[in-house]
Amino acid sequence: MASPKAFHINSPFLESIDMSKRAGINVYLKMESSQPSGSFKIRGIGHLCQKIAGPESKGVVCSSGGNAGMATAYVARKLNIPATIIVPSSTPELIREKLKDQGATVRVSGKVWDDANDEALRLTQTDGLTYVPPFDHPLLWQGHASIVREIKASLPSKPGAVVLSVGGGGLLCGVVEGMKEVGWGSVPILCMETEGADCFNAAVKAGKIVTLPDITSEAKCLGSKTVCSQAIEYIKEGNMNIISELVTDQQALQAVETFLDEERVLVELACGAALAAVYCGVIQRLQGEGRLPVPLAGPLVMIVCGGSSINLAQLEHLRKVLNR
Ligand code: PLV
Repeated sequence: MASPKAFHINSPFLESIDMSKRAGINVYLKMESSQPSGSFKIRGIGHLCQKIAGPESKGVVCSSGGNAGMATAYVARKLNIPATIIVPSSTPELIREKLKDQGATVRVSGKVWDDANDEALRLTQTDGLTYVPPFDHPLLWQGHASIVREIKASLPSKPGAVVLSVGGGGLLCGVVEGMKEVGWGSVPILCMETEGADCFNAAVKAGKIVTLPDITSEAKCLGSKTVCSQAIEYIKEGNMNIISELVTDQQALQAVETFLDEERVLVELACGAALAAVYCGVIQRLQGEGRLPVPLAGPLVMIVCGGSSINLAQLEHLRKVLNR
């Protein structure tokens, strides 16, 4: 049987002259901000829902900082099944409205994503809803791996490094799978988080899963208190060159603003964390420390993960909260 049509698009892959000038090497942008749901999440969630949420499903329930919910609501609408999205109170009103516009039922539970997830799991028991996890499931990673296949089809040579943001680690696991599949196992992956939403960095430092006491970063879509265990397994296996780095919320915000100014695209703080790797000189610093080769063996690929929790008013709000 032919596989069902995917929900995601083959996203634009653009060379950035401005970023290349800054990084001193060719930089390419994989524009996941162009996906129908506003972020890469639709790749994995589309794939997962096609596999586990058939027409007989009573509906899907997803716990989300926002973007996994957007992907779930979009896919459920296309599959003609009801979607319930549980968000924490830290998820901005802006995205709650967008979720409703996608036809989803939105409920607020707890302060951070982990609280919302407890409620989503409860609803699978009480209401028989199909659980859609935002980052911790092999089917999600399989779906996200399509990003790497698309990049491979567009790039003449191996990248020198791939940069991405880490929340719960689903994007990272998908990119690792994809890179193994296309023979890019030796290409370094630079994982970016913000201080205060740094569950992966904390786990890498500790050599084991760590649960953060709280999420203090404004990058709420990176705000899982615990990273998925597979992400740490890749570190323990030691076969891939995975580097974990942090930036401040202020640096992520500055990256969002510079990206808007230079590339004319508005993304979330969660995505700004990855962009800050170039704008705040993290790449050069790592090269100086001998942790990335000089020069890189190929172009730098930035996964512009996107995000729908942003507009000009939200940008203004973040500027105020972060004193910029
Ligand atoms: N956001 C998840 C988890 O939130 C969500 O529910 O939407 N960039 C953007 C724009 C994101 O929305 C996310 C995840 C990430 C990056 C990180 O992806 P992950 O979780 O697969 O590492 C709490």
